[in-house]
Amino acid sequence: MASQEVKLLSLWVSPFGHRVEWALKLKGVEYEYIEEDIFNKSPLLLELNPVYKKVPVLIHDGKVIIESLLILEYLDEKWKEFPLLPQDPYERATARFWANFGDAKLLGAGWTALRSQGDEKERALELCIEALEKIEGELKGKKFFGGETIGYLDLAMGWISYMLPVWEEVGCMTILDPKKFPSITAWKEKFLSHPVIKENLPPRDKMMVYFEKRSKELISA
Ligand SMILES: N[C@@H](CCC(=O)N[C@@H](CS)C(=O)NCC(=O)O)C(=O)O
Repeated sequence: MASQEVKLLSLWVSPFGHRVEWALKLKGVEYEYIEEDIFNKSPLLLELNPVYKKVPVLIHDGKVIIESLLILEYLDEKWKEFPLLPQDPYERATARFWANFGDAKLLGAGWTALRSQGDEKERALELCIEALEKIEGELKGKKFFGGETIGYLDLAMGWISYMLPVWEEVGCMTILDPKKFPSITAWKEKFLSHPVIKENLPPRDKMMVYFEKRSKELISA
């Protein structure tokens, strides 16, 4: 493999993969994209990520990096253009905290709400609202999570802007109520209007079909 060769193994609808793709594009890194079928995992994925067997996987200079938030950190250390993480150690730690919080508390609960019914769905929706309240507090008074420009935490939370609305529609549920969450709602519009984000989103219609099917399959499983 050439010394600066970058490859990304991902899935077209992966929110974890999109954050990595946005970072690569913001930093102007050339890369080869390899689509993975997570329902019929390739020998390449199993070889590169034998521990979790998940995408995204970044391959740089023959080295394998897994876990999307760690990939963002790696890219930020290797490519200095368009810095993503804050310079200040306290702010950096805080950004990492909220990125993990978003994945653990909101993304997980949102996915549960989409693939469940009855009490389980109600409980998951409550957890989503609780998590969003905390995220709203963190964002209040800021243009982006990263301050004046998009940064690491914006990319980590980016799925809220384009995927959560699809989940809400498919699951007939309201999570991001603009009246309750004015800061996140305003952020969402600004985030989606950034050229790199706008031009690198999966088609909404295709996501609707995919999540309608997944949610039905998982509810009846
Ligand atoms: N924490 C991981 C999550 C990755 C993840 O869940 N990827 C999904 C696709 S969106 C996957 O590969 N799923 C396959 C499986 O669960 O077997 C990250 O941030 O990279």
